[in-house]
Amino acid sequence: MPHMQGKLLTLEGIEGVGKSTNLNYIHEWLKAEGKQVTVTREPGGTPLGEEIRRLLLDTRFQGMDDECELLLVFAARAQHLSRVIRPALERGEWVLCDRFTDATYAYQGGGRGIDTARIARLEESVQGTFRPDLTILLDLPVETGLQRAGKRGDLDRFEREETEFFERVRQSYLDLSRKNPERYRVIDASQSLDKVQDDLGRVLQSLVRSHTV
Ligand code: Z5A
Repeated sequence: MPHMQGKLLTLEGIEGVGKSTNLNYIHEWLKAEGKQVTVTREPGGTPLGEEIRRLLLDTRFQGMDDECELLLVFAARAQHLSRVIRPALERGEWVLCDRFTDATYAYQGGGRGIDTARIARLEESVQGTFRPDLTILLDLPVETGLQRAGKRGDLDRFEREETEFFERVRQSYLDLSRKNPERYRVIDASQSLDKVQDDLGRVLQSLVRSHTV
């Protein structure tokens, strides 16, 4: 459902697609358009949510139960929605969020194999009909993403997963983009950074000009 005042823009993709790099680009682009922007992330975005994020990424909990992982993600999201996202939208700001519920479908659904109907019930319970206005999926082959991400050093609990896990995550994202074409824009993130940002600029241009998203 489109938000009455501000807009929620989410950025998604597998490991190494360049979300952090491009989040800054999108933020600068929107500011140059005169938008007030709240930049945030999931899991996290609030003091409590950042603590939950720490637990989720901690390699000491390598054997975390899938259900526990799912509920922690939604617990952080409930806090994030009520304390940060909804208030910012109500103030008329744009919210730029690094990952949101699509990541749950992709990682907990596709990656871990949790039934998507179960994820949908939790989504309904925590969010009602609340959805992003626009979701940008940065897509690239898993091998390329892992190579880019691998240059970063210490690996967190998700980053230690096998290639097949990320293949399932990528496929889930692509499935989501096909099922929600009105909300999704897919960008080929295997291109040079300049080309990726040209594409992002075009998507943002149509978003700010459009009255429907
Ligand atoms: N998670 C979940 O399971 N369920 C949920 O519901 C949610 C999340 C919300 C943390 O997320 C984990 O939470 C995530 C899923 C789980 N785990 N994983 N994987 P995160 O978003 O914080 O973690 P991340 O995927 O590691 O994101 P990141 O730090 O933003 O990384 P990135 O997308 O790879 O971005 P980057 O650092 O900008 O780019 C990586 C490198 O590539 C970097 O050196 C860049 O300079 C380079 N780069 C970027 N673009 C290019 C181009 N075009 N060409 C060449 N090189 C490039």
